[in-house]
Amino acid sequence: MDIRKSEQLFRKAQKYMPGGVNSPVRAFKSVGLDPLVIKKGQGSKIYDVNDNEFIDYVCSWGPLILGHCHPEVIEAICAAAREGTSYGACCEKEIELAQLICEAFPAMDKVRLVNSGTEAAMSAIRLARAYTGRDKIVKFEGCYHGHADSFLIKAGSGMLTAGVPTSPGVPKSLVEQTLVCRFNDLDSVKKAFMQSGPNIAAVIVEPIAANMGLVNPQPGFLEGLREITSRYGSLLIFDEVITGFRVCYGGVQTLKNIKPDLTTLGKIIGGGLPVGAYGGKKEIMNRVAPEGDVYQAGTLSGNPLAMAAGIASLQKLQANDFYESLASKACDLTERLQSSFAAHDINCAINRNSSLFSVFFTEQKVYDYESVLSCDTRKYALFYRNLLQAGVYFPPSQFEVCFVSAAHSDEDVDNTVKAVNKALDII
Ligand code: HOZ
Repeated sequence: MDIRKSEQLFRKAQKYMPGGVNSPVRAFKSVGLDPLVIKKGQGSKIYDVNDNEFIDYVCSWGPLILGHCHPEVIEAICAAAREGTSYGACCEKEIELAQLICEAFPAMDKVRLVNSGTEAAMSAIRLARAYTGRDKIVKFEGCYHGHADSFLIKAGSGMLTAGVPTSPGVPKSLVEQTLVCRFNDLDSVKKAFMQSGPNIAAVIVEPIAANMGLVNPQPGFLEGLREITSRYGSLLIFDEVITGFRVCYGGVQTLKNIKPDLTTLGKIIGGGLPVGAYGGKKEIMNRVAPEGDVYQAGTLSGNPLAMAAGIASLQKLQANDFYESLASKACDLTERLQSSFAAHDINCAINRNSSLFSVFFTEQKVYDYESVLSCDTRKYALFYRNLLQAGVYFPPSQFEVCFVSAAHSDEDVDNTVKAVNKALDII
């Protein structure tokens, strides 16, 4: 595989951008390569600047559930662009997207559109703090809610001791306000509430964890969170930035019939353009300015281009059997990958939920952050490099998830299985 042009461009990128990238995982550091520089995407494929073709399972980290350059999404963006890219004023399309979202999520009476998942999560906890008059939040080890200060915190030496920031620059006073519990461990949540219940504004959780690889919630975990938060008068926030409109039209909360107080969204609702959203019960959302006193604003929020891409995408997702057929494709793929690993006598745990999956290089079952950490990341890196050579683009980190899109064909699945076999042959 010729990657000379990518290498040249990456050298130039490093001169002008920290690490040569605009988001760290793209630097390919954990798989020991320099990043590919991508020239275009089409359907299920991406192409780098050297015209190498790859079957893409990153899909822009989730937004591209219809694949790259879906004709109706592109047409909607072009038509919107001809009318102006941003007005910094109300437009009809933002109302249309807000309506689609609220109709899809029974727990969302009202929604505020923003520009990224980070912005949505950051705004949601400000609102939760204002609404409850409390300062502390609970998050889970291995869950990711964007890069606002309050979320860049991991558990300290023992659960319920003070957390530790995962980045310099996070004020100590904020670290004290974030309690870190174990995903899929209700006891750790009960302990946090026994210790600090009356001060906890909200519990925020990815209802299917998709930022430590894919980790499914165990039966009763999400229901337990709903029960505990209600008992203590804290808010439950579902971060469905990845799962909303991914696992079904209406997110995990619809599948599980659980009503969180607030929900954050992003990715798919922007059809590949930058969008985020937070929403929930009327009485909480009415605290957001200008109706209420909780300030939050954005120049590009609700811009017509992103709205058009989001609306066009959501309309396609309403087709009969859309989610069933996507999930069955991903199921076929992961079952065949499981057989390939078994045939090569290589231990792995494959977690899947609808069209999301992860291949973990471990002999353990993966159900929380600790089991995620049992993975052999060096083996993943080797597998990754072999797979890339064989024409398949997986996430360049063991701790991210693979996304299957509607554009992936049966032939893509066959070719992926062949490529995986080839990659495993030389591990
Ligand atoms: N937040 C993404 C990983 N979960 C990475 C985004 C990107 O690099 O584009």
